[in-house]
Amino acid sequence: MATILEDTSRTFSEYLLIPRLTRKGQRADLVDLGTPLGSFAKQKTGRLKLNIPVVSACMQAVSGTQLSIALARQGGLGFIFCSQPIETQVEMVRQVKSHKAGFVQSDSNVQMNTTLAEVTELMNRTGHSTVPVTDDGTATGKLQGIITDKDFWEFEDDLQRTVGEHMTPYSDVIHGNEGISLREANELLHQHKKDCLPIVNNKGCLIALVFKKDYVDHQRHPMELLDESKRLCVGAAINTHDYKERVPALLEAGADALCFDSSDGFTEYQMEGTQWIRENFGEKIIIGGGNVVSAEGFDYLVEVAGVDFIKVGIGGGSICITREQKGVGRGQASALLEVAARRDAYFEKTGIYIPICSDGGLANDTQVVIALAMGADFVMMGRYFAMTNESPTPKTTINGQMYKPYWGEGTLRAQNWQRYDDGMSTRKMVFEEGVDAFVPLVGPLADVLDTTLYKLRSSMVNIGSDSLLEFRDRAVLTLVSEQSVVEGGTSSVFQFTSNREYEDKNWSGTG
Ligand code: MZP
Repeated sequence: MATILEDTSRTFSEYLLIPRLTRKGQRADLVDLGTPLGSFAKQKTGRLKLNIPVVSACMQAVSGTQLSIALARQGGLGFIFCSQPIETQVEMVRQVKSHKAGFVQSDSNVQMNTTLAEVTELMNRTGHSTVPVTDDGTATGKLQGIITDKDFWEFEDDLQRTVGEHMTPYSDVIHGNEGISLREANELLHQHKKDCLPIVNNKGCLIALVFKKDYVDHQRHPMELLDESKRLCVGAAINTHDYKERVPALLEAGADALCFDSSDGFTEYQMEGTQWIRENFGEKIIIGGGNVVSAEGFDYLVEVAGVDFIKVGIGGGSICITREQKGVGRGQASALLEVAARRDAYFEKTGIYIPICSDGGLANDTQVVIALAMGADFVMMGRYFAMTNESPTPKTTINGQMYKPYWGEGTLRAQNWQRYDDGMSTRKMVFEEGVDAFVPLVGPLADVLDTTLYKLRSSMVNIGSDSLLEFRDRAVLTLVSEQSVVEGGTSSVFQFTSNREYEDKNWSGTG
């Protein structure tokens, strides 16, 4: 006979935090939002630590290049979706990695005999205004000079002339030598008032470029999530079907973490996939598993499969209809509480910490706060990011309001059949588990995230905590009745829908 769990499936909106003592000097801006992404052993720090506890969903309408760049610059991580050909996903990863910061490999290079017309076309296409000139036209060829858009006038000079006639020759190029630190490279840029510094090895071959704009940019984004080479970090989703081809290509492109994209990850497919990656690429690779909603699922993916972090959540996503379609899932709060308790017990037993991610169904900032208080190390969101300027979908006007399309990976539109593996591999979807919808446009990612994180910091101060770990250790939550939810809203006051309406009515507020 089936087992019936005694607890009811609970959701985040059914809980409230009880304030704890706030100590003098605790301030929202001093709170540390750093959190581990990969598993780690006691006494050792996480392999990759997020600067804020937020990652973006592995979805077509969410995690493209621009969004992943914008999120990494705020300290979080984008997981580029895998419901696309390997080549295009790899290209997206590459674009994030080469976006900026520190030593970057030059991806626009020419030779001395390249014409000005050709270099103009290259500059227009890539948006790069500084182009190295190498003997073989590659990023690692012998450096012969630098050509910038200031070295010739597109509408005045004869564009059939060659780069060699207009470039700054190598003898005059201010450059750094292999082994130079980023700080020293920036000092050279500063001292010589240059925008770009090529770095060469002892054979005179180009190895990297350092840009002034990256330095300036980093000062403006102190929380940026960067790898050891000061490149932005990016995650990549994978599936249990083509990982033998997809994973090597993604790692080669520089993906910092992988994550299985599956509605139900409690499967032998995920175990086999994880073990294959471990056998071929070792323990260093950060692999996320899931999704699961039970301690049993956690045990399997951690102990048998060997993943690094676990995504929790089935059926709670804003565009998800899995629970209605298949009767499978669990209230997100109940699932998270059970898995968090198992993570803590596992840490106690083995000394190995496995971060967990609350994935899907976070309908507002409060629920992000509650998820982290309940023990999530970080949250994954789709709808939240789909609403921002940086999501990969076009802005659309409906009845005078700006929207963006947002669809589930379980829709016919996404065609992500690999996510819903039922072992049949028929390569077609018999029914949908997601919907195709629109969400209101809310503006730049940095602005909305700033508000969300400020609320989180503020709640953490209410609980008297300086870090996320302390937050969940000190958190005391209470279940709320329907009536107390009503009580928590405004009551017995009349609100205008906008200031405009208020002014139009010419009520000064004093009468
Ligand atoms: P949300 O932040 O929009 O509420 O939920 C995003 C999450 O929903 C994703 O990270 C993923 O786990 C899940 N998802 C994506 N597509 C579907 C679907 O089509 C889905 N059913 O459930």
